[in-house]
Amino acid sequence: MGKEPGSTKFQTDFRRHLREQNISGNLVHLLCEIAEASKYVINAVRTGDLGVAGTSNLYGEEQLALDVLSDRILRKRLMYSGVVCNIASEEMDEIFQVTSNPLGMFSVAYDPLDGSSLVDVNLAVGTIVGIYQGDNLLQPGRNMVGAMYILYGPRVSMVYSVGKGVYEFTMNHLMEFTLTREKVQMKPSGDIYSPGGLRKKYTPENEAYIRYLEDKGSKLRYSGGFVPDINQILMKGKGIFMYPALTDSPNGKLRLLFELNPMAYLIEQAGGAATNGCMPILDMVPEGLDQRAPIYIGCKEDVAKATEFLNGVC
Ligand code: AFP
Repeated sequence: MGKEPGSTKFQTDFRRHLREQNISGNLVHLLCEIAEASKYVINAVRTGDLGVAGTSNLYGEEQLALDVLSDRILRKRLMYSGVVCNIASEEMDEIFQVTSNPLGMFSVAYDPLDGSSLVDVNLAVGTIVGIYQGDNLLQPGRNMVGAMYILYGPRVSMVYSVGKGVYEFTMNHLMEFTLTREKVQMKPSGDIYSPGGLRKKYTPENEAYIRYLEDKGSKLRYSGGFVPDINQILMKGKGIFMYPALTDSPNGKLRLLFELNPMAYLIEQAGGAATNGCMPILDMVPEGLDQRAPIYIGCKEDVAKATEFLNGVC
């Protein structure tokens, strides 16, 4: 588990920390640009208009003014970063091409403000980002070169990995990110469960798995925000989040590119697992930007148990 804040080690700032990771200068720059953008997103969340934007996204969902603003903040920052060739956002219908020359460049898939419908009741929300080398966004998540999320809660924290473990940074009073946890590791199993979707629409296999979790004494912890719910499981190092297939939506609700892949990457990096019930999330080949999938993500043994209950029905 990571060390507690307090020692001088934790005064390391994000850019300096990244430089020590032995990754390309372009990737350091990109991650720092996203961290910078998040400072404007949190400002929008704290003070922005809570109304609707009058538009809808690729999924036909009504966009909130905050969704549109957060998307614009991220997109602009990425466009002018000089290291991004393609951008896909949950709030845009198509891939946005910044340059046709992918040499030394990255493609970025992001959900600018996941859980935005929770802002009006003052619950936590977040930004989720997956980073790919080159111009192909429709490849298995396992090929990502980095993933991160920024959680806008009572504190703003940023959790990232570039394949060298999971690190958490927390925003201080000067709006700088300082290292607060390093090499985050999950336990083999845990006693928290976070189940999405209407239970009356669960299949018998999922219903049986939930009953198993309840019988073993797991605590229900579900906020309706993917970022805070995953953050709880990752930082406590225990438990499972699931958003299964439902009787009227066999692919569940959450999106592979924008939500599932980055979280699966981070959880695997911390020693956990993520599956759609039949295969690891990170091995799925996306067929389109809008692909959804069921997900079971968290401690390895809890995820394996879910797969056992599903018994190939997914
Ligand atoms: P919104 O962005 O529409 O609020 O959806 C949030 C979300 O995509 C994800 O953050 C949650 O885990 C999930 O949906 C919650 O879905 P339910 O409301 O069906 O539980």
